[in-house]
Amino acid sequence: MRRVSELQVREAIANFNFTGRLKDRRPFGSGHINDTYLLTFEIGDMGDMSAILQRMNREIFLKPVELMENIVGVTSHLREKIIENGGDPERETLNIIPAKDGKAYYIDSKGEYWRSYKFITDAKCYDQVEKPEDFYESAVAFGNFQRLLADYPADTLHETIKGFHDTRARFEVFKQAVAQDVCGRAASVAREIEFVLAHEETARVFGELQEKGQVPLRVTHNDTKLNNIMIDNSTRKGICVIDLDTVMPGLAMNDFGDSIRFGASTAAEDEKDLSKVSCSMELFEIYVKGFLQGCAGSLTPKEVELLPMGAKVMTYECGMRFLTDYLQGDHYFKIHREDHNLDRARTQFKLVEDMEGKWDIMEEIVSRYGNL
Ligand code: ADP
Ligand code: GN1
Ligand code: MG
Repeated sequence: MRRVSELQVREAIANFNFTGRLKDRRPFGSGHINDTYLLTFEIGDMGDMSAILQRMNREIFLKPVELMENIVGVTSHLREKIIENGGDPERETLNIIPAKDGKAYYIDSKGEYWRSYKFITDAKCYDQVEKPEDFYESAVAFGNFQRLLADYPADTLHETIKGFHDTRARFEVFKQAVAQDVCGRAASVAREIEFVLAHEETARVFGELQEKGQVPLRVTHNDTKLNNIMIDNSTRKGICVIDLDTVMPGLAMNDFGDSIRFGASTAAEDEKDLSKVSCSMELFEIYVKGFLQGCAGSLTPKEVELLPMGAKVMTYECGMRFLTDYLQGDHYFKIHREDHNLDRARTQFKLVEDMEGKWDIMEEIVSRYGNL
């Protein structure tokens, strides 16, 4: 991904409907995909106000206009529901700050797409669970999110990344990456490659269930990691679900599973010391409880039963994606050190193994809360 130049970011700032004097500008957050900045403006006697500015990753999001159409649609829908429920739409969903021409995005002179959101104050995103209660609240919020979008017209949503959670298709791409081995890295990661290949069954399971009509497509978030939710600093509630780039028809189990692979891990996603990496059953249980509560009965018994599988499939798929990117030369996920994607892949495979060893416990927990 091309670096953002100073001129480019200045051009973007000049073309949004911001007011006040720009006081500070800094890179923000730890997302792997977009380039995010926090802007702080001084507005006369009213004090400071912040905004988020993002350059959207154009190598990944090939149809940015359609993507922003999705976000406008989804956030407008959420806004109405939040108001109906007596909530605060300024804090509980993303609010787009339009460009000067009124559009939801700005195209700079290099053809790159930018967007801006109101900054959600007094709330934080976490890269790892600090308090189990926060993880519970994030689960309620992600479950809620899915429920609030249950009546969203799914056929109006554009597919922002084709086959995003089509694990079978990703398995094929992985095999190609191994065969092509463009960076000559395959030999050094033979064990990890073997792990992926030996788990082909995990890549197939959801595609097959969908084909048999046993699991429904819903409007889902598809990227439910803990740092895509803002936790309110004072109430500690999961106040706002962010990073709506991948809201598309998908599977409830995948939204559940992606949260588990990231948030229920006892270590960071890129931890080098694998002895620190395991799937905490305490956090798994907390998340099951919160997610089912947030979904409020909207999941079918089959979907509930498949929640442990969601955790395993998402963790496996994510590891496979990291390893694919490593083999292809690190073009997709941002890396901050050598072998970063390999380290990330290894933690995911360690988690898959750990989940396999704890399968009975995971099923028992789900059956306990699923019967509530
Ligand atoms: P990426 O796709 O790169 O993960 P995100 O949309 O998740 O991009 O944004 C990256 C980070 O920026 C988030 O994890 C969060 O910390 C912060 N962020 C994004 N939007 C907002 C917002 N409206 N208010 C406050 N922080 C935000
Ligand atoms: C990316 O954008 P971010 O950092 O929230 C990725 C997810 C992966 C995740 C792994 C659009 O999420 O699918 O699960 O990294 N997002 C996209 O941490 O590919
Ligand atoms: Mg993100």
